[in-house]
Amino acid sequence: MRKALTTGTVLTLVTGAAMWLAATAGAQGGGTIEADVKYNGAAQVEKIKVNKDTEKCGTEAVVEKVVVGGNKGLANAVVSVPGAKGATAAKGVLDQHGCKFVPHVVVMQPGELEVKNSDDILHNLHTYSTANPSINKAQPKFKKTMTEKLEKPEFVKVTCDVHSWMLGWVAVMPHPFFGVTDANGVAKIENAPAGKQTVEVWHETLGKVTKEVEVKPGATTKVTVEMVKK
Ligand SMILES: [Cu+2]
Repeated sequence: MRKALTTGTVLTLVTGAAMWLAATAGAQGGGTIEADVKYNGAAQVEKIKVNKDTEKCGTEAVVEKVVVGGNKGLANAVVSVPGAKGATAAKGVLDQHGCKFVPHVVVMQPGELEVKNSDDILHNLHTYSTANPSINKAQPKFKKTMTEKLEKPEFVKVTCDVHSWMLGWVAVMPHPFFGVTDANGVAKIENAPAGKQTVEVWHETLGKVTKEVEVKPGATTKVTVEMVKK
């Protein structure tokens, strides 16, 4: 019994040390990927008249399906390195503010999603997923935060049954190498593993595109990815 315990402890220590070494090596040997995501098509931003909860929601809702910024940069695209391994405790935080999901796209690792209600009105979180159980839960105004679980990697659509225009996405990633493009279509992934990597770009309306890159240790590798209309 005593021997078994000792062996187990040693194994745990060795595994722990190996993981620590791997993490340190990754931190030192990694590079930055700077993705420039472009879209040549037209923006799709719908404006909807609102006549409910207008004191919080305003009188016009803007549904951002395809947001194109300066220099044809595509916003709200998730850039990731699907083949890379690693884990952090990055939990997702999604706010409901002004009857909008903020941010429009949340990226997290499998685990907890913190859902906030900053509006002082009733919202209803409704997710559409296949790998994870779907969530359909009222969040009354007094409930400022709910903690939900998304354990499986997947792109999850989020809506609110009280405010039909509310639309957001949660990307659950099995590794920590991800970013979301800003208003200019740019996303950065720090500390990506060096070597040949496949970069994947996902957009809620335009789908997925992949591109090969060579990540150099301690340097920034730029990659331009063009999304096409489906
Ligand atoms: Cu709502």
